[in-house]
Amino acid sequence: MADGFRKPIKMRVDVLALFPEILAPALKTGILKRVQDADKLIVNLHNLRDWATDKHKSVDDYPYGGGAGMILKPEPIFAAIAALNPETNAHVIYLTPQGIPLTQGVVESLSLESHLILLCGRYKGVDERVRHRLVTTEVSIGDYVLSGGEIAALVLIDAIGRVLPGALGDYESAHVDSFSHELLDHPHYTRPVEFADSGVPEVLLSGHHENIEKWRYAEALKRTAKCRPDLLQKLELSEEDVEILKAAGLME
Ligand code: 6GU
Repeated sequence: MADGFRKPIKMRVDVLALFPEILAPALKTGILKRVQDADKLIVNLHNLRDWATDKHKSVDDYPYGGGAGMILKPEPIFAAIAALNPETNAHVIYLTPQGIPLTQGVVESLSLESHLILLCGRYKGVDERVRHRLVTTEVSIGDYVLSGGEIAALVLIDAIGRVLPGALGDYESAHVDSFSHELLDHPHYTRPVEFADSGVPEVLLSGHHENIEKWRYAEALKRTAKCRPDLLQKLELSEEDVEILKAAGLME
């Protein structure tokens, strides 16, 4: 978790989905491409239909008890996971709105695994026996409903991929940025120094590194208080923190 300076190992991810092609373009781009080229991450996309057993290649069926919507049948999922995970030591993650909320802590903890299988639901989800017998962890990416788990799986792979060694210019920069330190990021400026009638804070031009770090910390703290007071409530504020927030009128 946030003790996360242990070096993550090379990771294999198998995605099991009805529409795995949704993930393909993003996996060929940017940091996700780089981390795969560096052989730190291997992502295999699999179509659940490849394990369908009947001649119509069906992967879903009607719910017992009636009602709207289809359920993903257990047999193809059991067969797929047996094939992808013969040693049964992979972490099987089912992407579903009922899962644990995805946070940076969950990402960093999962980034230490060597083999993840990401099972993406569609329709009304999977037969309950899949959850009971196969799934290790259920993960949700937020309180809204997606049409399927594929995009959620991509979100998870992206978040994990960027904290693997070889993903960013330097490994540590993944661990010092927004949320890893439990505060939102401070503001950033680049050239030009005057733009749209607005300048760059003087301290950033001063070359005084200690003052710059102090300013950045105070801005991150104030931004978190303004935008995400819920995050701030989980932290223990120092006396200095309280001073900063009071001076900004963000605390009584
Ligand atoms: Cl993981 N799946 C679906 N279908 N909807 C979601 C989700 C996952 N996380 C939030 N909404």
